[in-house]
Amino acid sequence: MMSAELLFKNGKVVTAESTYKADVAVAGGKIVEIGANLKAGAATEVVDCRGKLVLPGAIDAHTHLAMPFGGTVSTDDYEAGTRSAACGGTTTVFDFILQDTGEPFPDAIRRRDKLAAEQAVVDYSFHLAVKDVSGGLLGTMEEAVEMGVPSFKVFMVYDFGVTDGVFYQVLEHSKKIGALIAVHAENNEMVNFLSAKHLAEGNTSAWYHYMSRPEFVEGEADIRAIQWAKSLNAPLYIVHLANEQGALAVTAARDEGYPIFAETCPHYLHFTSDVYKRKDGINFVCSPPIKGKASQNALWEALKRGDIQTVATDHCPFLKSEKKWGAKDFTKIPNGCAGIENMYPYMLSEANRGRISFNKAVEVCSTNVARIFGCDHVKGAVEIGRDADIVVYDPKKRFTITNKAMHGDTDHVIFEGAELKGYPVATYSRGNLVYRDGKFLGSKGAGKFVKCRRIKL
Ligand code: DUC
Ligand code: ZN
Ligand code: ZN
Repeated sequence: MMSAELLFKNGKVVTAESTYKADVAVAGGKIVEIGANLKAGAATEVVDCRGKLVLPGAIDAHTHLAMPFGGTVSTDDYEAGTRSAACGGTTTVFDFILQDTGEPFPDAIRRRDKLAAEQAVVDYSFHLAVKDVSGGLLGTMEEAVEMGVPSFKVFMVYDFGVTDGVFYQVLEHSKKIGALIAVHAENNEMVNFLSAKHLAEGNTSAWYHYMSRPEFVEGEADIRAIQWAKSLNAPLYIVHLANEQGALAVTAARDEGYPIFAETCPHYLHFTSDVYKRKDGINFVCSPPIKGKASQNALWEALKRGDIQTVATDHCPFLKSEKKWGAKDFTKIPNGCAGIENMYPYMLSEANRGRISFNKAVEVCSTNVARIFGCDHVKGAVEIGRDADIVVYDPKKRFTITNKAMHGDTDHVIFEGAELKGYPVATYSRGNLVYRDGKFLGSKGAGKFVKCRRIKL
C-alpha cells in the first residue's frame, strides 16, 4: 500500500449494497485501501471512527445557486451553498445553469464555471437548463457533453419553459450524443388557468399556490413526458417528483423496461400540503408544491422499491422578506426553499429510525446519483479508486435543525425544529477536512469541477 495520509479506523463502512467493519486509507485524495487492521505510517493522520459509520459524501443532483429567478436571485451563491452542503455531508453538487436565449451551451458552462471555480468549497458539476435550440444551438449540446456536462433539463413551466416540440427534439437528440434529459413536469396551461381563476376569486394565500398546481397538474405532465421518452426509447429523468400518479407512471414504464428515472426531495417526503395553511405557508412555496399524504406515501413506497432512484434538494432559498412579496398574491412568492444542508442528515435519520436502511440512504443520496449522471468513476461510494469524499456519521448524536445552526446565507429553513436521530460529525472532500462538529473548516475555491462521462443507462 502507498503510504496513507489519512486513515479512518474502526468504523463501519456503508455502501449501497453492504455494511461492514473496516479501516479506510486515503492517499492523494483517493481511497487507496479498505480492510481490517490497516496500519498507520509515521505521517498518517488517524481518524477514530469507533461507533461511527463511514459513508460516501452525498451528491446533491439538484441545486439552484445564485440563480436569477422570481424577480431576485436565490440567496446562496456557490460559496455559501457549497459551504452549507459540506456541513450537511454533501461533497458534490450538481447546479443548474440556465442557458441565455441564443447562448451556445459550451458558453453557458464557461460563464457559470467562472463563478463556481472561484467560490465552491466542495466539488461541483452542472446540468444545462435548455431555453433555446434554434439556429444551430441544438448542435452545441454535443460539445457540452464532451466538456463533461452530459445532462440537460427542460422546464414544462415558467417563462423559460420549452414547447412540447422542443422537448421532443431535445429528447431525440440526447440519444445520439449520449446525454440525459431531465424534466420539470407540470402542465403550464393548467397552472396559468388555475392561478388566474383563484386570484380572480380573491383566493390569494399560499394554499392557492398548491390549489393551482394540485396533484393532477404534475401527474398529467409526468405521464406526457414519459410517453414521449418511451416513443423514442430515450432515457428520461424526472426531477423533484412529488405526486402519486407520477410515481405510478414511472413504476409502470420501468416495469415495461423503459429507462425512466425519478428523483424526489426531502420536503416531499417529510411535509404535506397542509404546510400551505400555516401562518408561514409562503416559506414552503416551491414548484411543484408539496402534495397530500397519499402522494407522500407513494413517494416513500416508490423509493423503497427502487422506482425512485435519487433524493436531491432543489435547493433554491430566498429571504423571508422576498417570500413576503407574495403575502397577498401567491403568484408573487419566489418559488424555492433551502435544503442543501438538510438532505443527507434527514435521510440518514430516517434510516436510523428504521424507515429505510442506511444502504438505501447511501444509494439514493450518493451512489445512484453518481451512476446516473456519469461520475461513478470518481464519486458515489467508499470504494478503492474513488475520491475520498467521506462522511463520518454518529448514529447516537441528536440534532435539532435550526437556521441558526446552518451554514448557508439564508435566514430560514423549512425544517426548523425537526429532530434528527444521528448526525454527520465530519466531512472530507478528496481527503481534506471541510467540516467537523458544527464548524465549517474548508476553503473557498477548493472545489473542483467534476467532468461527467457520456450517459449509459
Ligand atoms: N422550483 C422551485 O421551487 N425553485 C426553483 C425552480 C423550480 O423549478
Ligand atoms: Zn424544477
Ligand atoms: Zn429545481
